[in-house]
Amino acid sequence: MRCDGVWRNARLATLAPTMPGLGVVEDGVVAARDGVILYAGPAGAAPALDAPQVIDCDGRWITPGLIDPHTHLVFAGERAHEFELRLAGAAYEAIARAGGGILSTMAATRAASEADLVAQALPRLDALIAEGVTTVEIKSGYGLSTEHELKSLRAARALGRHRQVDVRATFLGAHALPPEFRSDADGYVSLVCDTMIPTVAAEGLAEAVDVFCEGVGFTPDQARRVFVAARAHGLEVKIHAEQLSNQHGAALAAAFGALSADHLEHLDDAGVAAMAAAGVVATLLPGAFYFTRERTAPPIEALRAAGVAMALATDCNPGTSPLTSPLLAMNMAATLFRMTIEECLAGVTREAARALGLLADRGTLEAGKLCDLAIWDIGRPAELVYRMGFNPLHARIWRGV
Ligand code: DI6
Ligand code: FE
Repeated sequence: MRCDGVWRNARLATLAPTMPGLGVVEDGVVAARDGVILYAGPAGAAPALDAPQVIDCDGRWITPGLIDPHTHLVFAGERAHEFELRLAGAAYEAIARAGGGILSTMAATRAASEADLVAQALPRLDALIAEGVTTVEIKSGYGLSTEHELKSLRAARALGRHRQVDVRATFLGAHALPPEFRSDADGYVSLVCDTMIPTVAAEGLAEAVDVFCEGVGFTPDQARRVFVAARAHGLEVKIHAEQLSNQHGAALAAAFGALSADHLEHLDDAGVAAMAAAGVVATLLPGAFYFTRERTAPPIEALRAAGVAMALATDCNPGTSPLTSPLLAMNMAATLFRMTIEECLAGVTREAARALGLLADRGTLEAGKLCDLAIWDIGRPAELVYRMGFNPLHARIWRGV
């Protein structure tokens, strides 16, 4: 079989759903052509492989390239001062009233050019890539006007041209209420639905639409309006749901066939059942739980028992999760949420692909999938979840390169 590249003498964590656990292959081989996996499996069962480059992995582990399915990577400025104020005892509400919070990032993002946004996001993207990320979802949500939301999505698209990484863009205009609509939330939702979403869809600037459904965000009725508009324009839907309270947002998103419902600290049994029935992925965000010192963890046992797929993400954002490490996100998910090693590793590969609607072509080491690989200097996969602040990545392969 003619290939462009072969990686041999490796231990594979394939995450193949047809195999138990991590889908481990002890003496494994991966062969690829034109950026697509032709074979991933035991060396003893491999076809004859003819490749210009054959790489001896020297017994290292290979996982699918990591996928971060929930980030707010595009924004200007930072909120370290707010962090200082909070450490000094200031409450969120006081900070927000003083112009802090999302609206302070909105002001900086509106003042930034598209090029500025790209330049400020690149170091964050590089941190993800350094840990083996090959696909990343990037949301808008700090522009909060047509001009600046579109600018943010264009910056997200540009990031995918600056680095060897796949970017999936999500429109999150319904993230917060901008000052010009302070007393007219429904008027802003009309702008989101009647102007922003049609333009985003017409210009192909995003694959999905997201809503922050929360007491301090948008109501379920407003979220419903946004989902109707998203669906009318052929876009997928996602939701920030049950982060601070139970707004029954996950069940609402399930009714619209959402790809995922994210955060979920306050998800109830009805919400779990609705997600299970609709095949909605639960994307868990332990960085935000940790950084905001939340006390109520998502109902992992109930999600597990109901067979709801669980993905993991950094939720990289300047206010509640300034985190650019999927490895640390896995450690937090295990340590704080008691997810298993297998759930954590599946959460940043196979289930993260599922949360982006991309499981057909990535997220596992199987023939026909993109040859996106992460090669690790570890003795066992559990080390990727166990260690804090250590990056054992040996090499990252994106589309076979
Ligand atoms: N939930 C969050 O935790 C972030 N957005 C959201 O919908 C907060 C974003 C920020 O504080 O900048
Ligand atoms: Fe988020």
